[in-house]
Amino acid sequence: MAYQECINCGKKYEINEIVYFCKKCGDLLEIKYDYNAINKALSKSNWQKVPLSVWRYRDFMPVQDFSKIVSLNEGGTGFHTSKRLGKILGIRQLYVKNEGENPTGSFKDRGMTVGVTKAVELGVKSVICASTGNTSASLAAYAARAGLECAVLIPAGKIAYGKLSQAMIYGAKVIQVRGNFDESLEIVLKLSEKYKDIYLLNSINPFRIEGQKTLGFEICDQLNQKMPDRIVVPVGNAGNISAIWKGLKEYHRLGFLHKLPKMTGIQAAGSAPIVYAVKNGSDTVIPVTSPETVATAIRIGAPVSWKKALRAIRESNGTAEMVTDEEILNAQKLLAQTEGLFVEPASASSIAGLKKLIDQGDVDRDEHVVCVTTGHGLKDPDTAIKICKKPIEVKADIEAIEKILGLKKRNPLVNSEVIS
Ligand code: AN7
Repeated sequence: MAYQECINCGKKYEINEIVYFCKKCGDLLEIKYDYNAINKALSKSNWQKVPLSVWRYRDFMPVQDFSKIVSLNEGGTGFHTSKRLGKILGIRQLYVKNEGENPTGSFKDRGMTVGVTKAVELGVKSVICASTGNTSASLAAYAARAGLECAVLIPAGKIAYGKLSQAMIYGAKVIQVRGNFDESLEIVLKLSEKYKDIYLLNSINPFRIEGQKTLGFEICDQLNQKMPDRIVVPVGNAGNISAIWKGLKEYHRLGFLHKLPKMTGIQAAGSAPIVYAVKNGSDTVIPVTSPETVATAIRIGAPVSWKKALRAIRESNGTAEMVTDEEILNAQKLLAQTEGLFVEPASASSIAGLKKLIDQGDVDRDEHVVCVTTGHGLKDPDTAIKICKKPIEVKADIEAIEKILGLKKRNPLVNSEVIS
């Protein structure tokens, strides 16, 4: 049987108790299992024949009633061998795990399918979150699917338009708060403490983390259990890097994985409290009071899962690095133009971070590396358009277009001569 446990003092809570922070010491909770029971369940099921998806791993989940699952077919995202990009960055083996291929276009869907399923199991009436954008888009979709009321708090004017449009069209009550993400999170924490039937689905909710840990399982399975040396992840509120590490440790413990990778977190230079803590060898994280970055998804100054993230990075012998907005946008363009993968700026921070770590000599050129890209590029078309050359506008005239394409100098018969 699964239960909840405080990561600091070890106090246990029953699996169906709605509790977000330890009542004894105030720290975060995580879901724990009887691993023998998981082993037993796995041996009786044909889970490895189920196509890659979050619910292929249902036996690793704290869900009691599978008939209540709220799903839009999340997970099973592309795992792209990236030879052209790898060559430019100067690394031997690079893969991109592209989470933008999820139903609402970000990795958040992995957590929301489990979190909203739990909300349905618990019988709550409404769900709420604070968000820099993707969490709100994802929660709004899953709430609609489950028929739950949904409210999302987002920073006014600082969220990419694609995400805003998603939250609105899925029918959530969208509240634009004049303030940053951290302030909104404080408010939803208080609301969910005060009103017990408003269920909080930010990543302090340990059930979200259980869904997101499947990202680690999938990377492992897509590499046929041959773990890479390193997984590079964009970090904002720090739930995802913690979740991937939890999944990998469980997979390792259950014998599906023999070597653990170095977890490497990347933050934007204007909001990098975890990077400072890692670099200073500090056991606490000092919040950044006015976080700023073009990568609005990770514009977070006080990451709630900082303790889990520091543990993931240190236990795995990984590292953390920060990248400037310019480095992020260059990486976004480079990934799109070498591999055909259009990701949003926050996602490109993993590529920018890897480039920096290779250039600094912190990552060996012989390493096998997986970069996680967390959200789809169409979430934020405005930024993409700003950083690209403007399209050329001409009249509808073939000669004008031949001129632009430089075809005037080309011999139109060359190809047909070769063919005949
Ligand atoms: C594309 O939507 O926090 O470190 O409220 O959208 O687990 O927080 C988004 C985070 C990385 C950081 N990449 O993940 C939100 C929100 C993208 C994101 C992150 C986010 P965490």
